[in-house]
Amino acid sequence: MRLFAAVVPPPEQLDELGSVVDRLRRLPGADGLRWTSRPGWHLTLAFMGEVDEELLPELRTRLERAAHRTPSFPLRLHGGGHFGRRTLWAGVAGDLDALRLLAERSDAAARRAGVAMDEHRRYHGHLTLGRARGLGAGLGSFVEELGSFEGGRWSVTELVLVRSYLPGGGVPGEQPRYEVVGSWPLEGREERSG
Ligand code: 2AM
Repeated sequence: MRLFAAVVPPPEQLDELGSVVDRLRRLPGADGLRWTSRPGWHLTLAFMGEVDEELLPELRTRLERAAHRTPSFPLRLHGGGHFGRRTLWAGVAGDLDALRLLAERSDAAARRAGVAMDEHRRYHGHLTLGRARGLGAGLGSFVEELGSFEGGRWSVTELVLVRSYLPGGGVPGEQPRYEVVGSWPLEGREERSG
């Protein structure tokens, strides 16, 4: 099964982002992007790819332990950017050190559970909003519009394990379907500020 660990912003923050994305989707060139759909919006912590079902119990145990050791922390959606000419994303601000720590612990949990993880790259928290069709597109106007976006602050209190079902094909623009298969509260003792 295809799995990743993630943080899911609360509905209020997704509403705020939704209003911005509604504006983005009215900009010229918006049809050149395949927009992600709101029910799937998340911040990936660690992408695991195909995971043998046999590893799942150990993976759950390890992720639970990672969450248990990590304090909750403040985060907000803020601005945006792009990776190359293809991926448009909303950015995050707040306790980014804590977010990175949770991402590293999720990655380590998966490795220890026996999941073959990709090589370690520096973690960059982002929420993917769209991917360019074809050869890619100018994403500057969208990033500019996102620049003034300041979402409300929330406290990240949960680590989520998500299963991704890739689209079967045939339907243009079809999105992967995501299913939460586990979630664990962040239980490190001190609430971080920032
Ligand atoms: P992205 O949003 O930047 O594309 C589910 O696919 C999630 O895992 C997405 O948020 C995706 O990030 C992330 N991810 C990270 N590495 C990936 C990879 N090699 N293949 C697919 N998704 C990946």
